[in-house]
Amino acid sequence: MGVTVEQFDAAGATAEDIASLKELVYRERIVVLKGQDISAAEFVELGRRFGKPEVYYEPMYRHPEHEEIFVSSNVATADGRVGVPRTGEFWHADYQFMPRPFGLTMVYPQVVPAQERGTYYIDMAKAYQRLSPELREKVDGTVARHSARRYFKIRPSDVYRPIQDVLEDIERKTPPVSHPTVFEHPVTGEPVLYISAAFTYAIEGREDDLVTELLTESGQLDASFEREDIHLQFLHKGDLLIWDNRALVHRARHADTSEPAASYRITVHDEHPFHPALAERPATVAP
Ligand code: 7UC
Ligand code: FE
Repeated sequence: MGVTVEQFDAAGATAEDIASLKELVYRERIVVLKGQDISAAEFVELGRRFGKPEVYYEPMYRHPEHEEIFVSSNVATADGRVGVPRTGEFWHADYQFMPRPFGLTMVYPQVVPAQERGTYYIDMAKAYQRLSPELREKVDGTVARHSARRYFKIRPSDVYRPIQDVLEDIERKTPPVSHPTVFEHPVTGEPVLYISAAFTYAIEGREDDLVTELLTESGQLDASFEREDIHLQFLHKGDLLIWDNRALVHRARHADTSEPAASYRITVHDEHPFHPALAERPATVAP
């Protein structure tokens, strides 16, 4: 899965270059731009060329100077912590628990540990194709429920707060959302099985174990990560990844050591509705 692009020049890229890169992301799911050396501000500029950046709803993740950048980092700086350590270490699609998720995720690692850091991916359009006809029939036309509640990170400001108050915050800020369990990818036309182990908790009107059955079939409950349909993308200094947040679920693979690691992420709404049923739902960019 995925393709590598050499010698991409972010500053000199034409509109046609960006359009063809996007096409490549939709067809190949992951594009790795090699040898990139750009600043945080330039990364934001590049993100804007791909679409409308979404600012992460929880402020503790935001880059202090560029709110569009989500920082994953275990590196403490002189003026305290920047970002959140060990993000995304569970199968998920970004913003699946929100009313209007975004189509593209861009990740630009800043500090890459020697013990190789990477991300696992599963193509959920392919996962749908692998389902038995019986299972497909069971899920087609259904609606799935998603919530951030099981993977919400306790914030520094939550220390000493009653857990019930924190849980109520989560339900208020990110109430459960519904999305079609299977939707047609707006660019490729493929049906995508849009569920994840982290965020999907039910399929409306179906018995509870249907979610588990679908997650098992897709490979998201496999603990070995050795299935053929699980792709491991290693991250190297200078890599800038762009992936299709509709078709893929992903899971960060953090080093077990306390070696420094830091990564920037920008997420953007492209020009297509996230899924066809959202063609009318308005954008909720920047809280
Ligand atoms: O800290 C994290 O792992 C963030 C995660 C709960 N959300 C990523 C997203 O965009 O959905
Ligand atoms: Fe993620």
